[in-house]
Amino acid sequence: MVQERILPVFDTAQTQITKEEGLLLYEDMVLGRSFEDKCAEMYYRGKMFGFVHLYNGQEAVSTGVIQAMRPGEDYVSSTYRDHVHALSAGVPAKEVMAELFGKATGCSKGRGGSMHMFSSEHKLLGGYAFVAEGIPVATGAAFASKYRREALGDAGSDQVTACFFGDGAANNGQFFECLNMAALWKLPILYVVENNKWAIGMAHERATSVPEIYKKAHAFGMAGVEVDGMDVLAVRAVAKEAVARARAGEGPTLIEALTYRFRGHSLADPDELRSKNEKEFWFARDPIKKLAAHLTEQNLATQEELKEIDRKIQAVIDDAVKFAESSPEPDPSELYRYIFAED
Ligand SMILES: Cc1ncc(C[n+]2csc(CCOP(=O)(O)OP(=O)(O)O)c2C)c(N)n1
Ligand SMILES: [Mg+2]
Repeated sequence: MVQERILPVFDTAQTQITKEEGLLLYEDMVLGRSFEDKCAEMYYRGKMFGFVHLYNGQEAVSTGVIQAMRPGEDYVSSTYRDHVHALSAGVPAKEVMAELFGKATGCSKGRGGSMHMFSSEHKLLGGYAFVAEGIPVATGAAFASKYRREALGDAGSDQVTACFFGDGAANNGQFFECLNMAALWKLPILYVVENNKWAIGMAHERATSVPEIYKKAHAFGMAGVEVDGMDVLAVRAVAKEAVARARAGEGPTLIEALTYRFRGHSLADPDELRSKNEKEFWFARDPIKKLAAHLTEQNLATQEELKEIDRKIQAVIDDAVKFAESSPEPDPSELYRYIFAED
């Protein structure tokens, strides 16, 4: 018998979504899932190199948080599991795929690869491969928004930052240092812990003294909430509250989303450590199927409309692969370009 942490119950009746909003959430999650299924295929066909970490299963967190923000205006920082955050933030699928292929048309000009998606245009502060490395960067971005508004008098500088990281990262010192500063200075930031129960092969309960990460917010006088990370409507509801708090100048929130990755740690991991029972418990909670069921039950969408979205996304992904395959490699003469800002 698996002992799973009891997931917080969210009553969908509490949230009102329009058909348009529901379909947007569905489309964003399907984009993330299908894009990464294609990544796995391309990786095993030798089209991409190095480590590739997929986000399958965790889509409700990226979609629920980023769609509750102003994508393209608000800041997002990620980890090495960054493809789906980039897509939710609005980076075109073809630029993410080209980056994975190491091509010059990729969002990081082919210099980053899987773990280093970046887009200044989409306010994506980057994927970071060192565990917890994005936390101080995101905290700095939140500080900069507040500083521009309050010290430099730029009233329009009301951006909020979402900082995504894992349960393993929440044991790192930077997490505590940054939470302290963010609470002290009331920074406009959401610290979003994606608690998928594992840090490579280390079970969360074996690595931390208080497994309920959201409770650590209270030590800093910060709002801390837990949420079912397999329910996009629940994630979106807590994210909306946190965004409103941040934008109103009332400070940060620590959101702990209970979630699960449907694949191994990376595509090089045979995934032999996690028990069959545990996997089955979580596979049965697929966030995409859950939202699809809600939309059809509430007569917000028909099966046919959802299938139409699936087909549309498949075409986007096929185009992304064609674009990546036909794009040029970075020119060796430009090896040293983009190391420093040019203008
Ligand atoms: C500073 C640092 N230490 C160790 C590693 C090796 N490492 C890579 S991923 C990982 C596990 C992180 O787990 P978690 O934060 O829960 O994220 P998840 O992979 O579950 O999304 C570790 C220890 C690293 N990349 N950086
Ligand atoms: Mg983890």
